[in-house]
Amino acid sequence: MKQRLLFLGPPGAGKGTQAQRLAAREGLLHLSTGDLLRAEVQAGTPLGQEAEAVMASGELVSDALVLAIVRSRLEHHAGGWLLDGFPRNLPQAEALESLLTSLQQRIEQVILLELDDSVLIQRLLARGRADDNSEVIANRLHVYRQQTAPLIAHYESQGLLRRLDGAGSIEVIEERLASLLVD
Ligand code: B4P
Repeated sequence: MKQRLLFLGPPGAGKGTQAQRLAAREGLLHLSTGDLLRAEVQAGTPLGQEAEAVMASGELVSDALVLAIVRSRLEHHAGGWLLDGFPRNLPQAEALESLLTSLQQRIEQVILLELDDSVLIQRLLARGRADDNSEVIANRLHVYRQQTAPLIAHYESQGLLRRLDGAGSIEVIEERLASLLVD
């Protein structure tokens, strides 16, 4: 199986859920920039204080900040990894590519989780995290379309992108993902 993976998709598509399961099963490092940022907020670090209001509005935290977090985790990790929620825009994707070149590593596959907006919104409202209310969800979807969706063409042109239908139960999607990764 591929050992260096990236999960892409709109908020609520199941990236975090599937990434966690796959990483545990395959012994990969699961790097969720959302989780790492929330941990910084929780701990009240200067980085967390900077990120908190940005996350609450559904906008993206600064590239420099997110990149510093990812670099510090990948620099000392020689094994496989699964990046979940990063990169979120083209500058982050380019910064990741230079970081990986310097580490003599490369992305082996990008999984795009696809799901209708109506289902995404239902899932997020049901979860009810601080940034899971109608207004902020609408902004997160807007930010996804404007800034993150261009990454689909970026990775498609590199022949790295595989599409995964995100509709159905967690177990059904997990099976779909497993069969996609053995191809
Ligand atoms: P993230 O934490 O990445 O959150 P997300 O995009 O909303 O996806 P998430 O992983 O939580 O959703 P999932 O589909 O797993 O980002 C939050 C914020 O952090 C961003 O808005 C931004 O401010 C900041 N941020 C993060 N990364 C950044 C970066 N690189 N650059 C700048 N800013 C960054 O799960 C959603 C819900 O659906 C869950 O409750 C789950 O249990 C449920 N679910 C999943 N699969 C399901 C299924 N099959 N059926 C039913 N429910 C399901």
